[in-house]
Amino acid sequence: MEHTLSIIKPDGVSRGLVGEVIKRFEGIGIRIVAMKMLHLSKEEAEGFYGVHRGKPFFDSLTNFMSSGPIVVMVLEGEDVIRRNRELMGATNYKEAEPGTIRADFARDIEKNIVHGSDAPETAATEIAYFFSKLEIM
Ligand code: 3AN
Repeated sequence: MEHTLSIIKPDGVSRGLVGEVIKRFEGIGIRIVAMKMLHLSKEEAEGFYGVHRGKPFFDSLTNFMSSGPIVVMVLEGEDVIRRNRELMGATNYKEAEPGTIRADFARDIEKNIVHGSDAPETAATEIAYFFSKLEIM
């Protein structure tokens, strides 16, 4: 059984899309095995997005990610990394498949509602950034 990290970003929380996103996960049999709401500091957002340090959008992205509460979840299921990314749609909402979360709700490449790990190694690192083993059901 595979695990991945999902984040409902500040725009998703402030726009009242938490239930909508969770409904899509549960609707295709993805299980939520850990969940919490957090408000990251700028430093915590920079730590999470460390791989993007130096990119032109790094400062703006980490400002945005620390601008309000987020919901972080560990998702469990077969092939869940790929299936979650399929539900999310492409990073750029303009390229996202119709019916995906980003195609339906995102209006900005940066404020794109959700984050999902992109590979087993990043999933493990990202899950450990937010959750201890004791918090994962
Ligand atoms: P994804 O979240 O689709 O895996 P990543 O990990 O490549 O995308 O990028 C992390 C986040 O950085 C994206 N969710 C988006 O908010 C932001 N981002 C990525 N590329 C750009 C870009 N070209 N311009 C502005 N923001 C970007």
